[in-house]
Amino acid sequence: MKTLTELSEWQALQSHYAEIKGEQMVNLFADNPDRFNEFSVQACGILLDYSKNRVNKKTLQLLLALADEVGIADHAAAMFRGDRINATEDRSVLHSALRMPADQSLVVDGVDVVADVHKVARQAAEFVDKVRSGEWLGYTGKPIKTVVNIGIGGSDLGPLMVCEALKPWQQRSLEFRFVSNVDGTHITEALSGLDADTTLFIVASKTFTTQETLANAHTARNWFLESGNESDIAKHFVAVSTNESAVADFGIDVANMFRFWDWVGGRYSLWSSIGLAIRLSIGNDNFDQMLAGAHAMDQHFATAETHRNLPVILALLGVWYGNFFGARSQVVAPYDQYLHRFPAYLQQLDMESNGKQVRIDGQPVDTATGAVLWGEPGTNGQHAFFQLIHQGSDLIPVDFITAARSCNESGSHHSMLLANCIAQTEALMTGKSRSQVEMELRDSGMTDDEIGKLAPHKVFTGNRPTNTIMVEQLTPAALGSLIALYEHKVFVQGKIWGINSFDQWGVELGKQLAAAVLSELESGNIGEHDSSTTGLMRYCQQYRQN
Ligand code: G6Q
Repeated sequence: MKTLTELSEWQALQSHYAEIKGEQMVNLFADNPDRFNEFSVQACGILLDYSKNRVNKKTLQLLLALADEVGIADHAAAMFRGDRINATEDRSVLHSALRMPADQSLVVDGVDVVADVHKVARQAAEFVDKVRSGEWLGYTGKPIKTVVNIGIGGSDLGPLMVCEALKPWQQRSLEFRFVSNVDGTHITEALSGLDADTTLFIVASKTFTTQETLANAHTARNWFLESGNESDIAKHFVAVSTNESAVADFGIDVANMFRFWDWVGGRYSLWSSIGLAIRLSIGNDNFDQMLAGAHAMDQHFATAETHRNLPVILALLGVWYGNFFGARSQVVAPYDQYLHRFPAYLQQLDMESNGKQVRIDGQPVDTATGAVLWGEPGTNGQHAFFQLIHQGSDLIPVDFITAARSCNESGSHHSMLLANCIAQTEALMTGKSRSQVEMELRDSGMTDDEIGKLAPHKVFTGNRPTNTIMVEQLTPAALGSLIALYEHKVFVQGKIWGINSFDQWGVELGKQLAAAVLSELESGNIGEHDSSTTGLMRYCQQYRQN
């Protein structure tokens, strides 16, 4: 089997890169007045404008040929039908089944997974209706006021991001708090000011063995028992897990446990019972709208021709910059305050999935794989790190994400937000030439000497690539489509690089390592380590004993 760099499609891209790397986007626009139409796609309520990229028609043809050669369509079909494409864990990858409508079916290993998904969804929906309507009562007979989600990683980032993103749809009589960090500060602050008799804890853990989550859950339980009794726990603690016996051992009534399946990866799980906090926040109908938006994107990804396929295009552009231009990082800038946790969520989705250096066949990769993903909401980022994107020495592609209409239209705020977003993409593309800078400085009255000193610093090389992803409004359906777009983008890139995007051995390692250090820290018997590890433990010991 040929490696990626041995493929003729890859080599054709390398030769093409040599031809196009000096090409200026401003010239591509000048030469083709129809460039926006030719290099933008709309599907599932999302506009992807990728015209401000260092690509021409040939680039796209070559990238699409690569996607064909590595078999993206076949691999996607295998995922959607439940083949065990997560080979290192011998699991199917079926988050798409979580958003399939109830009238469809998908039989995997003799089980109709869609029927099972909807069975659990109905259980969750009934519970959610009871809590939201005030029918579900705490141990003193009062309705729930605060929901505390205890989980980490995939059992935290997705639900938290969506609850924030869909705040306009939140039932405001309920307050939501999220605890993830094992740092006791997190749970202490989260519990601060709460009344046990109106608080509901969701212990969200696929395995129900994660140290951080169990520590926080035990602390929450102890805090609760300062007010309530053991027999009241069932009214205030529910669990989301695949591990029924561990849930029972913790003391949560398994009648209050919402199942899911090993074929749902943590970072792909917000659509499952792990999204219970989301359901409680926005209600079942809105949750269903979010699922419908994601399902529409699944359909689009599975059926649209590659040249009009949003996840495929987004993924190929990432490969183009990461592997040919040597861009090792990628910024995501949501120009929507409700999406302020979206970059953090995407960091896990992208970097945990594609941060791999071994191919699925066990051989080392022969190209770079997942880039560093980072970002902050606009316009805040402009007043911070955008300097590096405009004038830094690295090429950093940016995804700008925004909505044409705000959920909070007030005065000119949204026009200003959109103007900043669009102007950034324009400025990154066009830059500012030395002659332009000199003219401006001359007009401001500077001498030639002053201009000579300042001008180099005010030059912007431009030609910095961006995608702009716009929706009409950030509704539950639009968000569902947007998240699924990025999920499938990650999938396509993983397939191109030949890696398994669905395992996370690096995360598992972290889970094991802390256990050994913890027992030594707690017992005071520090074992054999390198001098740094021992020195750090001794330092902690010194101050913890005093
Ligand atoms: C996600 C990862 C990881 C996981 C957490 C929490 O894809 O596997 O982030 O979600 O480690 O695991 P539990 O849900 O099992 O507690």
